Amino acid sequence: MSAAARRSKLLLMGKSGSGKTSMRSVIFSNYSAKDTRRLGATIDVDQSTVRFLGSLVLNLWDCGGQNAFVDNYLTAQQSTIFANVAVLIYVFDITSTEWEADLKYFDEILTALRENSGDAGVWVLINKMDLADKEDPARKKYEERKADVIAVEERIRRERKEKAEKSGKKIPEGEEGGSIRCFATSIWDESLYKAWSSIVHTLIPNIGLITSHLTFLRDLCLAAEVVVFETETFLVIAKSGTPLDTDPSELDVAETESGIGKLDRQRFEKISEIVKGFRKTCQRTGEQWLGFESTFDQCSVIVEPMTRNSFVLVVSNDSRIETAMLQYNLNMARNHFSEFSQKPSLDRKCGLCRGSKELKYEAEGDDDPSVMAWDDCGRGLQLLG
Ligand SMILES: Nc1nc2c(ncn2[C@@H]2O[C@H](COP(=O)(O)OP(=O)(O)O)[C@@H](O)[C@H]2O)c(=O)[nH]1
Ligand SMILES: [Mg+2]
Repeated sequence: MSAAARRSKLLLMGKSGSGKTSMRSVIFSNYSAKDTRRLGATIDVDQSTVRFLGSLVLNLWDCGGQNAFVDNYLTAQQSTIFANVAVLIYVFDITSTEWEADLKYFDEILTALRENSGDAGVWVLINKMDLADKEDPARKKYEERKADVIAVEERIRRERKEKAEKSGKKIPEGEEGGSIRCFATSIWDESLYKAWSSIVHTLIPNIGLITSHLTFLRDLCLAAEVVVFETETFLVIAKSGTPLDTDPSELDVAETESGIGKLDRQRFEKISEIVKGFRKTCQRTGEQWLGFESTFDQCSVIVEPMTRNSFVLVVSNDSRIETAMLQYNLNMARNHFSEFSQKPSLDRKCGLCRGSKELKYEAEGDDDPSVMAWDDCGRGLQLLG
């Protein structure tokens, strides 16, 4: 592994049977939801490493949820497990009949996490929603559980602060333990991709910069939307315009004009699921899936490899734009994009990079006012220009 590889420790915890290993297998190991029925119980901690987007390495600790193990995590193994955690993903089972006990475990684990990794992000996934939705389509139970979880987190944060104040210490900035994010999930639908994309999205370095380049590419192609997916998992990494999960009432001007707000809000997750399913079928028949290209009445779409570890989706709803043009502009952008995901530094900054505070290192093109975004794709600009 290169010295530049970033390691991010992700803890996957929650009671036995809540679906931790199933999720991990569907997202990272190409299992279908049905395949997960044959998974055995996880004994103790199952560690796996996932290389995600070149230099980002996710170190996933799937912690078996049987009582004896959990007690061990909280005592003898506490500092091994909870030190240097980037993210805790805590999985609850919505069908569990022991909510009080489940919540108590969560309480103990979050307390241990905060003592050892004050700045870790926390995601709570309330899983198996497919089983609850039939009886409770309004999701009242989910809302109640979510409120309980948030109350636990708030209490822990308050108590930590009070304890620190009493002993005359101050909790370092950034380690106060921010709010937690809660998702309703099921391994049987795209909700799982939504939650995991949200997690992984926050771990990607230079995300603001990737977004501004995607927005530039979108505008250059007169496209409606440009989205980047990670190749193996097909999780969404970033999109053009406003951040993932922006409310349709807060879209940027280009998004509003192209009617993005009227599209299905789960569209990216559905694409992830479809592509992964289709790729599996291809594997069975000995074919390789390389990409997708199509022109419909009012819209052109391409899904193409972007960098070594990512695919890009470009959607244009301007009938004058042909897919070959989208591909052409993409080719021009590709080299510069691959620098973000594969190199620890850039050889050359383009006009967009120059204006960004995210890039701390110096690179060629820093003080040249004539450098356009992005410099080496001038021909693409001219063609559309
Ligand atoms: N209906 C349904 N079953 C699930 C879901 N997630 C996991 N399961 C099932 O729950 C069982 C236990 O899952 P497993 O991943 O081993 O749980 P773990 O102990 O938390 O690792 C398996 O039979 C899975 O197929 C879900 O979202 N919906
Ligand atoms: Mg397991």
